Amino acid sequence: ELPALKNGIIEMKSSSIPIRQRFQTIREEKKTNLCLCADLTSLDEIIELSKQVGPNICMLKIHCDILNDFSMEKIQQLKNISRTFNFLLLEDRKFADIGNTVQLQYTKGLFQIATWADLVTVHVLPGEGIVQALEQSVQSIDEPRGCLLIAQMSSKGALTNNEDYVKGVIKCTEKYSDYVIGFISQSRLTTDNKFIHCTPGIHLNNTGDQLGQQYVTPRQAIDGRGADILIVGRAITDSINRIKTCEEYQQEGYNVYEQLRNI
Ligand code: 5BU
Repeated sequence: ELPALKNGIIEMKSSSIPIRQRFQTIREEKKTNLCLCADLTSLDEIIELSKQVGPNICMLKIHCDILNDFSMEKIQQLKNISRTFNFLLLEDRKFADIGNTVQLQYTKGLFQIATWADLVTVHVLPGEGIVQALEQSVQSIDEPRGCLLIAQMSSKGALTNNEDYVKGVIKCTEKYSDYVIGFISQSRLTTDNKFIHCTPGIHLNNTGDQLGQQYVTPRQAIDGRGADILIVGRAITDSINRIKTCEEYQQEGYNVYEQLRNI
């Protein structure tokens, strides 16, 4: 099938555009740097919510292993919605095993993550072989796939927040920069703007939860910590009006981004 022509320019199907480029286009076109983290246990509910907030988000992050009603049909439906509304789908799998095991976890089992997730999260704790293995297992998939390396965590006392560890993660990101599109981090780790920094632990009203989560505001995350993407979960999903709250985080996040860009 030939790509469609729009204003004389070849318009690639969103599924064939590299993920980095897709994020940048989405941010400018939809004016959003918000990733909704839908930690709900029903995929039906996530599907409904994603239709409502699709225009407001650049990415949807899920944990497929907390879903009570996972099926390949339903995840395909979610994927179609992500294409319709043009947002990226991130499975926060936090792979952390030897190469052979992560290949199986990525491509097999109930979830077959590699068939639907644009992006996955990865711990580099086992060494760079984990990234090699994951990248190798999506070579036959004819859509762009990428990952985010977990450099720093938002939780209290995280053992990742150690200079040598973070240095190792940055090195790995640079070495595998086709497949690794950026970081999950709590600060800006490189001056190379091609790497996307995604920051979880965001809340406008709370400073933490009862289980060690630590929050900063969208402004602190973007201005102070150099986040490109805000990962926001319960601040939105636990709010009385999820759609309105989602719009608030979208606006706040994009305003701060624009202010900084115009300095
Ligand atoms: P919250 O409801 O906004 O606290 O959810 C944050 C989400 O981000 C949740 O799904 C976590 O698994 C995820 N997360 C995080 O909070 N902190 C981290 O350092 C990483 C992931 Br990595």
